[in-house]
Amino acid sequence: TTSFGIEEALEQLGIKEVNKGTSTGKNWFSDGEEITSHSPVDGQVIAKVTTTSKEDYEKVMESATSAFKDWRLKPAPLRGEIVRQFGDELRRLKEPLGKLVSYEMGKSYQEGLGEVQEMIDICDFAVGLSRQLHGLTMHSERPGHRMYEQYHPLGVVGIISAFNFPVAVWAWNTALAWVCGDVCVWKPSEKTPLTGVACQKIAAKVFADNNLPEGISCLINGDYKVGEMMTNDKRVPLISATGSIRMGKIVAQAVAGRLGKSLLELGGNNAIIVAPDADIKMTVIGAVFGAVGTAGQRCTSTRRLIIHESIYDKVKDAVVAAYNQLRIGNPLDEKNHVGPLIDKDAVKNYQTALKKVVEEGGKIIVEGGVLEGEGYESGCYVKPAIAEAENSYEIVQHETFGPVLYMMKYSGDVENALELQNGVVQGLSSAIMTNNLREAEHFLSVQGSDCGIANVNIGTSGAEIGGAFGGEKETGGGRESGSDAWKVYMRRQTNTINYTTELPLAQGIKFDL
Ligand code: UN1
Repeated sequence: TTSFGIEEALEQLGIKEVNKGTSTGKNWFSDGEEITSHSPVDGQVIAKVTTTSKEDYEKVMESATSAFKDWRLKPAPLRGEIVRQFGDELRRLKEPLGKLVSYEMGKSYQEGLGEVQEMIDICDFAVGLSRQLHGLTMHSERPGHRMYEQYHPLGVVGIISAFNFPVAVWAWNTALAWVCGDVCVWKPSEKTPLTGVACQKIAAKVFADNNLPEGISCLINGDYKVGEMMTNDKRVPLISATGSIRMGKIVAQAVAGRLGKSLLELGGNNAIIVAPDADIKMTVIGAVFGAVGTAGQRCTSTRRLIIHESIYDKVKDAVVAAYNQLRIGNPLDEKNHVGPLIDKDAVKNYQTALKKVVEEGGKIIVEGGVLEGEGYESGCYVKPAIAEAENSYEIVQHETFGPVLYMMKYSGDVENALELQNGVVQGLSSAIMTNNLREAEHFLSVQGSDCGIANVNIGTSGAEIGGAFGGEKETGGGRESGSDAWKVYMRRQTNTINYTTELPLAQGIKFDL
């Protein structure tokens, strides 16, 4: 891997000292036990990162709460200027950071770069937003009264992110939260701690250059126990958590128990409906990238293909042919399409899914398996697999975070396809491939897809940052990133001002003294 420039990337990111098993000892107030980050690319240790102890956490919270007192007073456009500078640093460091994402997480270098691009894009979005944190002005029912609403910063925002988008999801949250006047405490996945340290360094430099406290951005490291310190902490009014449905239910209950706010972005079980007059070429690209891109480890990954019986064999043959062309290997080598899974546990889950689907009556049409031999020493490389299955199978109902695609048939109208598509507990992303306007509009209508994202002639993954991102049902209901997702990071206040010498009561109530 050295030939792919990892050492140089760490050097450029200023985190070389955490490389090769030497702990920094102090990466932002974390002085607890060590966690070791192994690259799924080659199985090597990339870093040992210290976790956050209870005492460290207290220091972090002191630093965050005191930074908030200062930061909230800065005008929003000035906060936007800081985010602009942060975006510039990301532009400068796009290649090394993209490379580290690829190496630590295992996604292709192109996707690593794409992830950093999402960070840059959300910064640009947030800069514009910093001048548009609008509230409404309403007409008061009382004479000589003015009524309006304003948005104030919320406070400390806790961010819990997953390994699969180790940097972009943090940036979606943090760029918005910062322009909104909040400070952030981030717990990255314990599977990708080094990208977390790299991002913290980038943010810290921007804050230092502007004489601002580093506490505006805080990092805590470790597993769910570290996350729990935050979810149970009253000083954190909003927890934004991305990950499994299981994790989300635990976080939601802890936060609800103290009546805090949570923004949840949890599992998906995303389907593409392939209607009778779908463009087959577009369908194949969308479905194959959706199913095998990021080795099937996106929450928007395509899990199910729901194909009309009239074109079933044609689509199946085309997708299977495309699978036969896939090159699996080192994601830093740009000739490969599919990199490794994050770790051996993920490999086990993938194997279990393939076993279960057969047990339940499914038929494997593209054989899976774990790859061995030269280049596959980490034990995390698997073959993308396809099974013909029924939607009702337990394993099909469940999100397996890996390259396993289920194919199923529908007959008759698009309603039948929608019944299958919506017939899962998750509700993140969905797509239809069709050139039929009636079907497309039906899919988007109230009777159509029940997901937070519904696309026509686009696959399920690869959403742009400008839209609100998230989903319904057990996906958790939260919306991050674009549109008006910023509102969750602020507290809304309704203000009514009386500029007369009378005090009329609302609803015409008479109260004479
Ligand atoms: C995730 O997998 O948690 O839409 C985020 C996409 C990416 C983001 C995925 N823009 O696939």
